Amino acid sequence: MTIHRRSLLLGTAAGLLAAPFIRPGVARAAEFAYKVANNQPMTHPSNIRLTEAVARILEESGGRVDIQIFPSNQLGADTDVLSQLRAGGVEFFQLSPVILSTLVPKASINGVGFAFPDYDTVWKAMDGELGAYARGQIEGAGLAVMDKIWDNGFRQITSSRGPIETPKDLEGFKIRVPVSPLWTSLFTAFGSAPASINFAEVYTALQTGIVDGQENPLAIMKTAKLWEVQKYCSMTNHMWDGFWMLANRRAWNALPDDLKEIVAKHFNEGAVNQRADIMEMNAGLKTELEAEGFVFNAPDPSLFEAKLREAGFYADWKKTYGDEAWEKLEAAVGRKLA
Ligand code: X2X
Repeated sequence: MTIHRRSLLLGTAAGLLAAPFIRPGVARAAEFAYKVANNQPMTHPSNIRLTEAVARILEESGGRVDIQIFPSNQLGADTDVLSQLRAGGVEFFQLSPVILSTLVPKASINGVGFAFPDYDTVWKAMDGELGAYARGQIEGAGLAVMDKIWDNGFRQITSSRGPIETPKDLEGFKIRVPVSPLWTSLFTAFGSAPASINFAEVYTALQTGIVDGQENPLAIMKTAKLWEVQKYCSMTNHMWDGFWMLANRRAWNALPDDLKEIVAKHFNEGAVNQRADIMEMNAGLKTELEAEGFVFNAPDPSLFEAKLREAGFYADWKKTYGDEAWEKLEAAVGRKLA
């Protein structure tokens, strides 16, 4: 129970605690009453599609599988929920592969700076060999994972201080990064001062000035209302990030094959639809965020990549991931990175 108490306090402190999302009229007496957690509010496309998916799973399983959504870190910060997932306290969890690397080191390979040029390349890679490689690593660490990764997006840097135009602007910059060695290393290579902070505390960290900036895809700037605490948005596209739908392996294996199939089908369909939603949302987001007060700029990414190369970022991570993973990444993006 201590975990729940702590999470509750954390949620309150972050001002993010909302009423748990409970579907009306559903008696919670299903044969498999499972939980799915994530770090996004119900307005994010992830939870819109997840709501649809769990309703379809309930229906198609004839009421046998009832999965309740816990959005907005209601069960705790990402790194805590990852522990709960392993222990079986939560059965499903949507998590960034880059944060997952705190448990599965090579799972973060998609997050290498400036590796992916566009979404076509991302989906070919993540639905192809690179994604299969990552899922193999995840399964090897004792978790189950659905085939289709959900989109988070291409990450952009926001600041309260001024636009990021060249790598020089990142020197000494106090930036929040998610908890992961890859993120810390990326911004250390730019000479920034990265602070590892779970998403549950990002808004408060920006509001109180613990950090001057953060980086996230536009969809999250929107659903987390970051214009309230940030001014500048620099379109660096420095990393593509997603969310794997992870499962506790015992809970997953407890499902008979026909139910596994139903759950996997709807979660994977949810991912594919959510990707399309974010794509559509992206088209209008810059204008919408400008209207909220964000000031945009589009720096030349090649300057940033050159700075990372000079700092040894690519050479170091090639060594850390090893040749097999690195070659799969290079094959996926169609060029040498180190
Ligand atoms: O923590 C973040 O910044 C977020 C929401 O993008 C992730 O889940 C990695």
